[in-house]
Amino acid sequence: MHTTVGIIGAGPAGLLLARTLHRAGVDCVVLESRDRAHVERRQRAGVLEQSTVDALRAVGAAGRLDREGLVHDGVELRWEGRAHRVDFPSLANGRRVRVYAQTEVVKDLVALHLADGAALRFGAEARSVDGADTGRPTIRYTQGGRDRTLTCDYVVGCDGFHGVARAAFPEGIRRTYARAYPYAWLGILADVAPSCDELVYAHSRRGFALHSMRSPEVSRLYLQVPHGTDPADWPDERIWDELDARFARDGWELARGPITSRSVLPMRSSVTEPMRYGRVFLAGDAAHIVPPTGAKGLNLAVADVVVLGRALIRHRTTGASDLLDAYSDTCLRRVWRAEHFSYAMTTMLHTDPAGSPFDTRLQIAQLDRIADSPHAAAELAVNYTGLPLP
Ligand code: RFL
Ligand code: PHB
Repeated sequence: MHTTVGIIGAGPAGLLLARTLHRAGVDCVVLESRDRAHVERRQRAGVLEQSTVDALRAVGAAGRLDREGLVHDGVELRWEGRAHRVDFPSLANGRRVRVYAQTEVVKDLVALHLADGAALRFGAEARSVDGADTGRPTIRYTQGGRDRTLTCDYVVGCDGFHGVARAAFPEGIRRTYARAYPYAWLGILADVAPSCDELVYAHSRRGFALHSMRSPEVSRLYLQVPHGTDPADWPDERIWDELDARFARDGWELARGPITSRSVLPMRSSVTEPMRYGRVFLAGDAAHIVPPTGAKGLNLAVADVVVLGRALIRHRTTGASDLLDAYSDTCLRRVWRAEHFSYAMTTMLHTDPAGSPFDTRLQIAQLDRIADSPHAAAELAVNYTGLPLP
């Protein structure tokens, strides 16, 4: 089998790239190790930047998002009994965000792609990518218990943090910058109307908490927990009591409801450079991850494939390789901005178990600064709502 662009992974990055190429008449095949139900059910991101919404609209994948996505004009910060709302449109040039679950983005893209009869193979696990520096990179994969090969003009690794595409870059070429954080998140979904209209990010001496949502009927909440936390040690009542304590604010009450899912997620930052070697490209979590406090991961993945889709189509139609050659540098500039923002949000809001009272006072000084200075608040708003695409 041969294709022009072989894409590994049917997360948001792989699916959006495939959609973009397919619409432009560029032949591509997506290989996804998991089955469709698994990919569509994985609970993850919830906040879409304006440029992410625009990118989905551009490939005709925003019909349901435009009807059901919740438009958010700000977030609330809470600390030390104080609360401050950061207003996006007034601080970030009219920009706002959408709350629409990643599961729904993935469902919408899968449905469109399959309806077009485009090549999207579930249960196809890539084992390796060979020949990155030749004219014919090859993906070796297994499907239905059989070993198979897909030769390509280009390979794009959209296979997430644990993917195999990164290994196609020789050790001497690839450089990874990483940071682990000394805590994790316990995330829950609950069948209860959100207790707020906008997201609430709470700093507390007991640890960080975040109130997000999926719909007017479903709440999504997160608690900072120690590494190695077993979700089974957190029965419903313990979770709600802890959320109550961390969000505590006069006159505010957190509504409780049945918890339908709970899981623990690690907090990491990592960037692999460059994002291209020969004819193999990395996009999304395969190249970089951020701790979720800044809501940037999905948006970065989308930005990468917007840049890459444009470059591949230009190369295909005009023969020009300038955009492909610039891909890694173009993306990394945005990636490092988002890495810094995610790190800053994370360390401003979480309690470091090895931290000192001095560290806590610095966090409070920064939160006070955001409340007192429109310049500091604008810096948060501009980063949160996202930079325009290059
Ligand atoms: P994905 O979504 O991980 O998709 C990778 C796909 O590749 C498949 N795969 C393979 N397929 C074939 N062969 C192999 N060898 C393969 N190895 C892997 C996998 O099965 C999978 O289908 O990566 P992608 O497309 O780059 O998308 C990235 C986003 O998923 C991620 O950055 C976000 O979810 C991060 N994130 C958030 N981002 C935001 O922008 N806003 C948010 O509010 C937000 N909240 C979050 C988040 C991530 C979270 N978790 C679970 C880490 C909240 C959470 C809790
Ligand atoms: C979510 O809704 O899952 C969510 C929202 C904001 C974040 C992280 C996750 O910063």
